[in-house]
Amino acid sequence: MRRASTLASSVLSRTLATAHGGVGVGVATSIAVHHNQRLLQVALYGSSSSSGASYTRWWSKSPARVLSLGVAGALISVAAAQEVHAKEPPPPELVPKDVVLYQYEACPFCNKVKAFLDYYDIPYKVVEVNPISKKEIKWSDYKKVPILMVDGEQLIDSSAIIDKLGGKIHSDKRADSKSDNDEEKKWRGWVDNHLVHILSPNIYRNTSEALESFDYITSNGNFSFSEKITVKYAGAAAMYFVSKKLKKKYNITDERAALYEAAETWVDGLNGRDFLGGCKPNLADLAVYGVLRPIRYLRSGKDMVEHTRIGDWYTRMENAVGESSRIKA
Ligand SMILES: N[C@@H](CCC(=O)N[C@@H](CS)C(=O)NCC(=O)O)C(=O)O
Repeated sequence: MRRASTLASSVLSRTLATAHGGVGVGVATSIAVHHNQRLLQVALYGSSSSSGASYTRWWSKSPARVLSLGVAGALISVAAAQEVHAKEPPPPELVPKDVVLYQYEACPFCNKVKAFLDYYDIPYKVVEVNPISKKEIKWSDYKKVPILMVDGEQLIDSSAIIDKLGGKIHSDKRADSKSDNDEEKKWRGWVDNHLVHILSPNIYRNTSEALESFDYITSNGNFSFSEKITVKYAGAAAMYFVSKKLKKKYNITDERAALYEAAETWVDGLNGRDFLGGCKPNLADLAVYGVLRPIRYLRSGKDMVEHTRIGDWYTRMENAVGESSRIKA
């Protein structure tokens, strides 16, 4: 009992302390994607990139069958093939050999890095950090996640990590027009300076949403059994109050309206394109997708998809990013 109350007060004080640091981090901003729901969603909406790959194989291996479908069928097949947006693996010599991500499963910044690694099909191992003890990153002077170890080099800060890896594997970027690069940069800044700040007030908006969020966090994070129970209730209660403070800090009056407005702003920014990057995602698409991924199947994410036009783009991103390239331990 004493241990539980000590834990509760430690969770509470850490949660309140870290919330001042920005988006309400640690136990705080940890938010979630539910894998079963994701699988169900992929099943409902059709192809993931792996099903896209099998579609291509079927096409190339059975030309006679394709012909037999007739002109109309072939046209439909071509249109469907164009709908499939595949990953962009870099040439093998540019793929780092050993990549380890220190993360909280539900942290938006960590999910941003994961969206990048998954889309570029870079294999990585994951070390889930305990947000209370942080013993897994004791060796580092940097006390936040994500931390990405790339062939022995420590990289910190999600956007800096993506810049560094992106610069290495995407050298053709220099060939893109300056206005494309400026647009991508502007939206990546919008994600870090605006979008992430709207998330916490939404997922901890009321007691039931705060509990839903912490249920995911504690089910997927690295917690001991007793931490799981305490963190779920103490964390949810603390974040409910912290999210009110965050609303004030970031001048948000109606958090849902702010989320919907952000989703609409993003869709307007797409300006009719499949992705901000045109026919394939760029780093801004990956950043928006990455930070939204943890909330997509929580109440707030479902509401966002129901009440805005972001759903089609989100589904295209799910298909493009496809399966995770995470190496299972
Ligand atoms: N600017 C950093 C922010 C990273 C950040 O705030 N991470 C949170 C987790 S979502 C964290 O580690 N907070 C410190 C803590 O848990 O004590 C980035 O983009 O990587």
